[in-house]
Amino acid sequence: MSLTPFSRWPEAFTERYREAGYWLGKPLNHMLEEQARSQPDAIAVVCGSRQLSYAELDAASSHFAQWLANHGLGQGDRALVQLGNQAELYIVFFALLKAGIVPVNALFSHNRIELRAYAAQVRPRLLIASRVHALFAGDAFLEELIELVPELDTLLLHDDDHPGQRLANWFTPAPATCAFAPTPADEVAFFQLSGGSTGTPKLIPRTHDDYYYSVRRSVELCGFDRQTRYLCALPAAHNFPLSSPGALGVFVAGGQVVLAPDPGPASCFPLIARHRVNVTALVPSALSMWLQAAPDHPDELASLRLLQVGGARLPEAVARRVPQALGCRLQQVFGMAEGLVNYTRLDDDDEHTYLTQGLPMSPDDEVRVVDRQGNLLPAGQVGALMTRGPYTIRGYFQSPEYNAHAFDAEGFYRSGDLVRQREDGYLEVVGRIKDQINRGGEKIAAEEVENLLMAHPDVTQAALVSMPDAAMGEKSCAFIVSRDPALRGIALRKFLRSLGLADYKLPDRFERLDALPMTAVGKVDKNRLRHHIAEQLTVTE
Ligand code: J2J
Repeated sequence: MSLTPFSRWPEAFTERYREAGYWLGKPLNHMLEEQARSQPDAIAVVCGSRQLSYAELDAASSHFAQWLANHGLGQGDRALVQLGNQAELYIVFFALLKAGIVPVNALFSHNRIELRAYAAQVRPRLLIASRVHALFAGDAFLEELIELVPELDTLLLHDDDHPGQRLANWFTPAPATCAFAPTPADEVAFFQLSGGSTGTPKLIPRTHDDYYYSVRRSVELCGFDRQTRYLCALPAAHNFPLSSPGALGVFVAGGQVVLAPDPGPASCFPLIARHRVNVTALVPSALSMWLQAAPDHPDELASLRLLQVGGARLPEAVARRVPQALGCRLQQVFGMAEGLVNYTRLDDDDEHTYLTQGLPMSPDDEVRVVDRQGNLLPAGQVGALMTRGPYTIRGYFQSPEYNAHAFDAEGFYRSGDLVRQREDGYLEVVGRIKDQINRGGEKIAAEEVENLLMAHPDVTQAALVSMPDAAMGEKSCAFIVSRDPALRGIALRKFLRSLGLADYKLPDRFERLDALPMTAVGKVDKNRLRHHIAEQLTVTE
């Protein structure tokens, strides 16, 4: 048995983070066990008409961990999990943590390409997915995965018509045949997903110690407690609704998570009213929909106290409308699955709340803003964000070459964001240097889509850039050079779909050019392409 390898923090940092009380040496499932002990009957999760108490969540995950252990799975093994916003996602997550199995939780919107990429990297022995997902409606993709990862020997399909295969079957008591235990707290607990900017999506190894700290500190800053009723409206496996403070923050505080199927007002408003939800987290594009719908639903949001918004740029004018329109306080959150999370504080003045993306949450978050040459810039100047700290990774999983430029020699992570840091430490996100499109909070790595487009027999060159969009903030536009002048966007979308690319990564628009513009150093001039499409959009509007 060998545990999942990862880039460790140097000894001096490890010691400091332990001494400061950030790293407790406890596994993430400790939070659940604490609540199951101190308030077993309190409701932890509401999912449709089902409710799970802390005792039930704890027991179901322990039973499943026992079942997995009895089937020979445990420390050293990894799992590929894809579940939607349903209670099973948390039961499975805690079960895997308890059994020492390291999961990667794919988003429900992920498709064949993404799941294959994750499977190829983590080489899971266990797959947990849902028959409701088109990819798992039949068995073809299961066979494909087994071919890709021959060690994959346990396949559990949720929502299966076949009663013998229902995930819930494994949540009932199993004989204590084999022992199980979580991985040590300073080892990898699970993988987070990177938005990325490269051809293959990168995986982020998070340890119990670092993640638990980020959640506890978030809870402190966001004032979560036993009265917290949190609506999980964003995809539950994403870092924001999982840990900032997210569902895990609710579990640390002993509150209640109410699951929504999607962040739209039609799904969320009735849930807020019914369960007296007092806090939730949204991306800016969802917030815009809420602002539009709110006047028609004057009473439904009455219980809401705090609205967290993050994941993408929030225009000041939209931010300022929150208290009046939704009757609650706004908190801006600028975070990343790699680590660093910034929050505006609950007692900040309007200036900070509406114009900044917050202050790093830990006193030991180190932030540097640098110019193109890597020189430190003084406060107030715009530059690239670099960071390291007690919950920011020191390297992506099995990516030595990429890590060599994503991290500097001192272990600082280059987030690819352009920021300004004020004298008082607050950050403003002003742009980005990474080759990524942020489509309403969903991140698209340009290179990944470009490579797939280039796989089309008629495409000779492809470049994916962002274009402004009123609803989403940004959408994607693919510039194509093709052999066949009649090649249409429709055919290319169909082609990408047939490869199994997640829908949100499909280009929103295609433009055909005779040649792509190049910079002096021979790279595709994406700035010109962005200008080109932005201008065209203003002309047609
Ligand atoms: C502008 N850009 C932002 C913001 C993230 C909490 C909140 C969000 C994420 C997240 C997260 C932004 N304004 N307020 O993990 O725990 C962009 C930046 C950043 C990238 C990270 C969390 N908040 N962004 O969005 O890993 O470009 O995490 O580097 O998905 O989103 O994306 P992701």
